[in-house]
Amino acid sequence: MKMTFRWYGEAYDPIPLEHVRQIPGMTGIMGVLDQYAAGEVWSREDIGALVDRVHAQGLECEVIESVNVHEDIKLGLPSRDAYIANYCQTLENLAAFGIKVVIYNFMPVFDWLRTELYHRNEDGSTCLYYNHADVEGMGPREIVAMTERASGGLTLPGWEPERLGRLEEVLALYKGIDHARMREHYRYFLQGVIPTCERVGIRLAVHPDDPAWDLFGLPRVCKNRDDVDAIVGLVDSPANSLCVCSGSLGSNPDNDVPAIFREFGERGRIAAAHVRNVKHLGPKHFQEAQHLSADGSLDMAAIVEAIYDTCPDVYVRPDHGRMIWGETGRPGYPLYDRALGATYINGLYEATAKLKSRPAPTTEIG
Ligand SMILES: [Mn+2]
Repeated sequence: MKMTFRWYGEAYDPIPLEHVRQIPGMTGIMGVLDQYAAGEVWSREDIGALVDRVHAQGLECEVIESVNVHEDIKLGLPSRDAYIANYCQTLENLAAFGIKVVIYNFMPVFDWLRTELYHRNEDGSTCLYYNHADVEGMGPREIVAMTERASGGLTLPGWEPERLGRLEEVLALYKGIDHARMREHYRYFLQGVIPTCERVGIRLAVHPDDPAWDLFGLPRVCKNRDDVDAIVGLVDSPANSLCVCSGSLGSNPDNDVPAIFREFGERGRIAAAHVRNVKHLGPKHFQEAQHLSADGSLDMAAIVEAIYDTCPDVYVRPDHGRMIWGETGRPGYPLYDRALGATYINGLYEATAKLKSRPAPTTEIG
């Protein structure tokens, strides 16, 4: 297991890389070039600058997150071929600098969605929070406005200003696109990019939809075990893999998260993982919790054990954290609480490894 940390780059992340490297057990980052809109080619110059910057701090830069898929690809529009060609060019450029895994998602219109970005806990910390009743009361335009206001000017991952600017138009284009059709568009995308991945040695890793259910009548196709099974079957290649996010899949209590890790780890299809906890408060109602099992609804030890047993070489990172100790910054991406999460996950992993490598007790007779 390689412990990493999501980092947005100097101009976009309030956390200095110098602090990231001081987190115990941290080996590298999951990086992003936030200046690029979906569909644009990432230049070698910009990629090289990021990788050099990370290496200069003694950290690895082998995973890139959020090479976003242009909406026209998800919609299956004729313009998709040009965007797929751009995507392949970005993959080639990334591979030239040693990138091994590229995480993306295939969510229609919206990336992850919350109804509160600063939900106050009893201990004074704040966390991300979701209540479906509020979503139904608000509608997509209000949710976007609320999120933009609450995020304090920092763009949320995947919330593309260009796409959200023409929200009604994009939502209308999805009318008539059901889950089966969306999956066909997904297959077309994978058939276009996986040969490039195989040639340049990159594994694509899809991040599940968050929360793990349909929203606003849009067809979301990565919500549970059966969706994931269908995706890995669209193109049968290790380059078509998963970034299993425990908190995203775990937002739906019907998902057995440790079992999903175990099954797709055994099948060799997990390239990366986001490991965090979530606390169920009711139907389609949850808040993000501290990483510890005792603080939420997921069995974090069982998740780490599944990783140890089935995909021990995977890149892992803590995911969304709370704001604690007066920290301010990107909601979900603080330094302190994610550092605590990383340390906890590393502790679970060390304990699992040591317990499992102990010789079995022998029974002495006599
Ligand atoms: Mn995640």
